[in-house]
Amino acid sequence: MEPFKSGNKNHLEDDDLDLYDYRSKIKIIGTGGAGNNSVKRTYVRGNLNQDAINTGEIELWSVNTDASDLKKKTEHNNQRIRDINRMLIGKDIQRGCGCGGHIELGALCAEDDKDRIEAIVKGCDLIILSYGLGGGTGTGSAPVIARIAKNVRSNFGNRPPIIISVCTFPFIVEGEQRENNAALGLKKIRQYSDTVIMIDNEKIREHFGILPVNEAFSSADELVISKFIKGLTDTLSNAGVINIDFADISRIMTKGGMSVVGVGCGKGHNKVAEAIEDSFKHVLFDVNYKTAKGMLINVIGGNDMTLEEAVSACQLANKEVCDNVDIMWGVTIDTGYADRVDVITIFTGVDPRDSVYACEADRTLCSIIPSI
Ligand SMILES: Nc1nc2c(ncn2[C@@H]2O[C@H](COP(=O)(O)OP(=O)(O)OP(=O)(O)O)[C@@H](O)[C@H]2O)c(=O)[nH]1
Ligand SMILES: [Mg+2]
Repeated sequence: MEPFKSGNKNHLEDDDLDLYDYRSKIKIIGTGGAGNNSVKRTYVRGNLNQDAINTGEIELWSVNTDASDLKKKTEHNNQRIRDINRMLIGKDIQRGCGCGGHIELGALCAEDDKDRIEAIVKGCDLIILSYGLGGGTGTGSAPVIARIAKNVRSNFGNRPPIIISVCTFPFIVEGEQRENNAALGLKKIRQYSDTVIMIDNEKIREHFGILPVNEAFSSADELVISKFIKGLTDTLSNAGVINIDFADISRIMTKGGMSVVGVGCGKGHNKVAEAIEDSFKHVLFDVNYKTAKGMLINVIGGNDMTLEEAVSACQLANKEVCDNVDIMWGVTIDTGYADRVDVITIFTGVDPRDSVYACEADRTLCSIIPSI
C-alpha cells in the first residue's frame, strides 16, 4: 500500500505545513510482559506503515516494572529496536523486579510515574493499550494508564483520546487466582476504555496449540492485534476517494462495548465477495454481528475497481448487521493494486456468541470466559 504522502513533511509545500499538525497521533502501548511481547511482535511482524512511524504519526511504547524483561522485549537479534520507546515504571517501589502477580503493586507503580505517563498520552488521539490480564504489571497499570489518558486532551480539540484496550484472558491451567485477578482487571479496564478487544488464551491454545509457544502467540497477535492496528492505521493514513477520517473512526469506536476488526483480501472475478468472507474469519473471537451498533468499512482497490464493486462490498458486509447500525463507508484507490480488493471492517458493540463478556458480574465473567 502506498505510504501516506502528506504524512511526510518533505512532501508538503510551505503553505501546507500547518496541515501537517492536524494528522492523527496514534500510540500503541504495551504494558507488562504480554503487552511488551505484542508490541514487539506487532513491530517485527505487523508490517506497520514505517513512514507513519518515522513521522511520529504512530508511536510504539513498552511499559514494564521488570527491567530485564523490558530490555529483552525491546531488542531483536540482540539489537535495540529504536522505534519502540520504553518506560520502566515504579522503579522506586519494585526496583525493576516486576510485580509477581500483584495487581495493586502494578497500579501503584503506574501511579508513581503518573507524570511520565501523562506526558506520553498527552496530545494523542488514539491509544491502543495491549496487555495480558492476570499478571501484576499489566492488569494493575493498564487501568491507571487508561484513566490518566481519559483526563488529558487529544490533539483534536476538546476531547480525550479514544482508548482501545486489547487484552488476553489467562489459560485455565494458570489457576483460579489468576482468573479472578483477570476478571477484576477486565471490569476495571472497561470503565476507562471506549472499546475492549478480548483474546481468550484458551482459544489460542485451541487453534495454535501444536505450534511452538512463541509461534502460537505470534500467530494470535498477528491475527488480532497486528491486523487491528494495521487496519486502523492504514485506514487513517491513506487518504481515500471517499475518505474515512479520525472523526468517523471516533464516532464508531466510541459506541462502547466489545469490538472486532476484520481484514480481508480477494483476487480475481469474485474478489469482493472473497474479501468480505475473508474479513469475517475471526477464529479467536466468535461474535454475533447482529448486535453491532457501529460498522466501519474501508474498501481498497486499484484503478480498475468499479463503483459497483466498491458499493457491493459495503452491501455484503451490511447483510451481517441489523438495519439500525451506524455505518461508515470509505473507498481508497491504491494504484499498486490490480484485480485485487482489500477490505478493513470494524464492528463495535458486538456481543460474543454467549454474551458473557457483556456481563458485569465478576463471578460470571471469571467462571465462563475461559470455557468459550
Ligand atoms: N497471548 C499471550 N498471552 C501472554 C503472553 N505472555 C503472557 N501472557 C498471558 O498474560 C498473563 C500476564 O502475564 P504477564 O504479562 O507476563 O504479567 P505482567 O503483566 O508482566 O505481570 P507481573 O509479571 O506479575 O508483574 C499471563 O498469565 C498469560 O496468561 C503472550 O506473549 N501472549
Ligand atoms: Mg512481568
